[in-house]
Amino acid sequence: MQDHKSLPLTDFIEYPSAEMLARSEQFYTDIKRRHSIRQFSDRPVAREIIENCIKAAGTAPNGANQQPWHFCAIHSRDIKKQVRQQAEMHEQGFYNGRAGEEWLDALKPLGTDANKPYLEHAPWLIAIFSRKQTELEDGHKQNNYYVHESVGIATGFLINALHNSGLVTLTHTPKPMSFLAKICQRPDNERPFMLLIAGYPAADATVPIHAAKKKELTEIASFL
Ligand code: IYR
Repeated sequence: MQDHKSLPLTDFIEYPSAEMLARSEQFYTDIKRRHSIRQFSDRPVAREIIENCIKAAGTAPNGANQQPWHFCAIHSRDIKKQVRQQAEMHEQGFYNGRAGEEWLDALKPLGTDANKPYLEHAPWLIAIFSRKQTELEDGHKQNNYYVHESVGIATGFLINALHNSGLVTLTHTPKPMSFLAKICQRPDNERPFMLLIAGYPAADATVPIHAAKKKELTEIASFL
């Protein structure tokens, strides 16, 4: 290994094997309860919870530790309204032709359409941006590496953190998403990656049967 400065690993915890097995089962049982929800309550959620979840997302592994992400947490009613208006406008184009028949057929079992009331009802929208380049203090533009992979992993951490806090989420990718960069006043080097809706589920929230069917281990994994 090349010469580089390091710290000793002091926060690793070793669990006895029986506890490891139990923890792996517990985690699976808990994460199985995560569902993408499309009916949100307007019940408020404290900003500090969202801050902690974003801090957790910021610990995700990423290319060369460049941390090529930005999380814009939107709580303002007015900004949420703007996001809803723009997203619904683009989604109308998507559902009325741009998607094409095959894509719309794939979405049918989820029951989605161009109406996105939760973009106004949910207490928090988190717009996630990726940074292809970072401008350094001397003005030099530094390339970032594995940007999509990095931001995808951080988004996974964020969803997990929100679920673990007791909230539900929806990953939303209005197409095109460029309006988010404008509304969130993000700089030119950033691209919208995803919009995450976070809050409490509505009392009558449902999970589409189609979404609840997960592939078996043998279908998703092979062991050599
Ligand atoms: N962005 C649209 C369509 C959509 C696409 C996929 I792939 C989904 O899994 C769900 C929805 C929308 O949010 O309605």
